[in-house]
Amino acid sequence: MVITYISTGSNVGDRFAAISRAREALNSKAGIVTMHSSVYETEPWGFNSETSFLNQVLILQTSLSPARLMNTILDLEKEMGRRRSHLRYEPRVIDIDILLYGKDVYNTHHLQIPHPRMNQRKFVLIPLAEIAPDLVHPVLKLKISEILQNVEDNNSVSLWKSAADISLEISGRSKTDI
Ligand code: PH2
Ligand code: MG
Ligand code: MG
Repeated sequence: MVITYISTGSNVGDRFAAISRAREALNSKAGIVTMHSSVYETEPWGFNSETSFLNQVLILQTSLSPARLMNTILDLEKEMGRRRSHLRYEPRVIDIDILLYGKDVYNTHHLQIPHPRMNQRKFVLIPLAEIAPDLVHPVLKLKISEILQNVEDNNSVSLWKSAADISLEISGRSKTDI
């Protein structure tokens, strides 16, 4: 099993339902989600859009290879209604990105790990630092908390729902399922 860090985001439709469904689907199709951050409402980074995002970071323990994990994620995004166009950034019902895969570094045409822009984005660093502040970035050799302290990103990121409240919702639901 490898410990991976995954970022989820949505800025179209029921944003919380989308990132919640992504979390559940990763937990059933890709491994075990062992931790989740709070959910943050975040200003679009790198493009203009009327609607802000909800973003969350997950710890996923997986036995899938990076390529298989990526394919599972792409299938899931498609299943959830993601349509890709020629635009680099655009509103999306769901986006699931692999931030880190253990300490591994991959640079293929299709897949770059660590995510090449994670260190520039508060919408990734703030939820990631919440669950793994002392984690060391395998290329930059800095802790996530240190990268966050130095990031130049003026887009707003504010707490939308706490990790504890989300845990309560998850356990409340599984009780009524029994
Ligand atoms: N994803 C992007 C580009 N910009 N901005 C925010 N706030 N949240 C995102 O998830 C996001 C973004 C590319 O995937
Ligand atoms: Mg992305
Ligand atoms: Mg993506």
